[in-house]
Amino acid sequence: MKKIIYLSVACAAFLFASCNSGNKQNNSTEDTSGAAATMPSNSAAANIPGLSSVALSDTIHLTGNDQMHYNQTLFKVNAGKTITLTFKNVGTQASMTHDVTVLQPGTNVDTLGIHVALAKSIDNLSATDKSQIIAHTKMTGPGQEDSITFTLPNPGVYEFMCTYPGHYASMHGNIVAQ
Ligand SMILES: [Cu+2]
Repeated sequence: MKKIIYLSVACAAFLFASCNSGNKQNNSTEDTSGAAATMPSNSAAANIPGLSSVALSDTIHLTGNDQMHYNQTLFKVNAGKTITLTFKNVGTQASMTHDVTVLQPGTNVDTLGIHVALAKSIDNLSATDKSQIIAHTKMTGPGQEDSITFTLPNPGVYEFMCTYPGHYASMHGNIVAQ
């Protein structure tokens, strides 16, 4: 009789232990994903190749061409300072218009690109999509240029893209504020 009691106690203890360890595993998994989701966006800058060789400047000069490319795709600026961005469309094809749209950190460029293609223009985007846009130049035709000023309040990686429908796939880059 005693043996049976010992066995059932041992069994209960085993069940409790295995159940407990199961909970611990679940908790640690949640902790890891939570930490990844709340990772500060400025740590993303560490993963950008070539950043150390980019000069720090609060003045950005960009051009875009008929091949749907920007001349430069990585810039380094001071967080909290006024940034001046000048963009020139150096193409010659009348149908090839471009802009530069600067986005909040963490914006999904693919999603916004698709929404812009459907909406035809950033003016027609939803309020949610518009809230992801910090600043943008006007849509420029061949030979035209536009200049804008804006501030990137916090250190982090701010993506920029051309919002002409379909262009974002080859026309996007990063502004790293530090
Ligand atoms: Cu474009």
